[in-house]
Amino acid sequence: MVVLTKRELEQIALPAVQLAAPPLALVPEVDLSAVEASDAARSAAARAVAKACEDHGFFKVTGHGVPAPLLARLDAAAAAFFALPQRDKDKAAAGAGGGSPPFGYASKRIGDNGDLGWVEYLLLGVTAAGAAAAPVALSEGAESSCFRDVLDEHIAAVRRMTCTVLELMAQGLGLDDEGVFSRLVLDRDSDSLLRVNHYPARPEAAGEPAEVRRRLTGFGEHTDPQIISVLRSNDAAGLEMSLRDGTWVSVPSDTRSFFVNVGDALQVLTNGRFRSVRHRVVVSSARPRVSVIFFGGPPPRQRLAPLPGLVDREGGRRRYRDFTWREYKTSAYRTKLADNRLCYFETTATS
Ligand code: GA4
Repeated sequence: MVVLTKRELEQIALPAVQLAAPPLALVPEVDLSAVEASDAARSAAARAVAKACEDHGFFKVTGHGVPAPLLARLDAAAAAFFALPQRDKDKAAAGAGGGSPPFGYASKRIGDNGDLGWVEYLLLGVTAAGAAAAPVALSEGAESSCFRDVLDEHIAAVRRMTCTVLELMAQGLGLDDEGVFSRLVLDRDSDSLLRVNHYPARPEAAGEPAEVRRRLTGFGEHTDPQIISVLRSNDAAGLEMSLRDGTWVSVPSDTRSFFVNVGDALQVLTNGRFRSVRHRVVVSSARPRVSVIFFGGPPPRQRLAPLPGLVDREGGRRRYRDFTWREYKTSAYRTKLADNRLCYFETTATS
């Protein structure tokens, strides 16, 4: 269970000026069910995907083909895992039977630089075959190995859908090579991750004013470093997105859909045309929120640079210098969660 001291509670509650709940987001929707059936439907979906990535950096996917019974099993298995006694969850922590930091089970701590959240989570690497590189503890015992199996099935299905979305992005950008993004995620060395978050219901017992307890930061504002993030949650809301003008909007939960957001690496590859969106999770629900996110990342050795075709369209203006994903990740893990990580890689940056 996530237990906060008074100091920690102060650190992760939103400041008073932000306490009002933000307005609901009008989330662009893309239906994937017809993309294989006709070229016209595929082009329409590709245009919608590209527009959503340019305007907002996020959208919702329906008709995704991930079976509803699999999602129900995932919900049940994740809830059962987080309901385990603390000592059992700790066995899945990095260092305790497999995995190395930052992988495994953790609570409150986000990254290495002192960020805290009202959250406990499992962070897992994804293997070349598209399965969870889980700590040993998740492979032992009947209950945990069943969790592991359902995670593997989920990863396989979501990775497939993610690649369809990445191909639509390339098509929507008018690129000749539609596999230019999906290949990076399918590469046998792809640095992809799966994160399972459990945001406990807001703590009623803490002796804090109700407004503070209602606006605890589950996961502070940040952009995702990878190419693409594909999220699904249970029916407890909490995800908030920052629009281009800086206002925050709250994303209504939808258990039947997936939410896609652009990550920093894709902002670079598209020379800033697609927007890596700042987002956060704010716990205001009396029910726990569970979210499962697939982060599609490139191989560590992969050079990231704006695609030449997209640079040409901007009159040759190149917004980011070349760097490898390994370099970017090393730099990102030195930052605090809310920092702007891309500014060190802009062509105007002095480094
Ligand atoms: C955000 C996206 C993923 O959850 C994550 C996070 C990672 C972590 O929790 O350890 C980071 C964060 C995320 C952004 C920058 C660094 C790394 C914490 C942090 C301060 C697993 C990821 O890859 O980047």
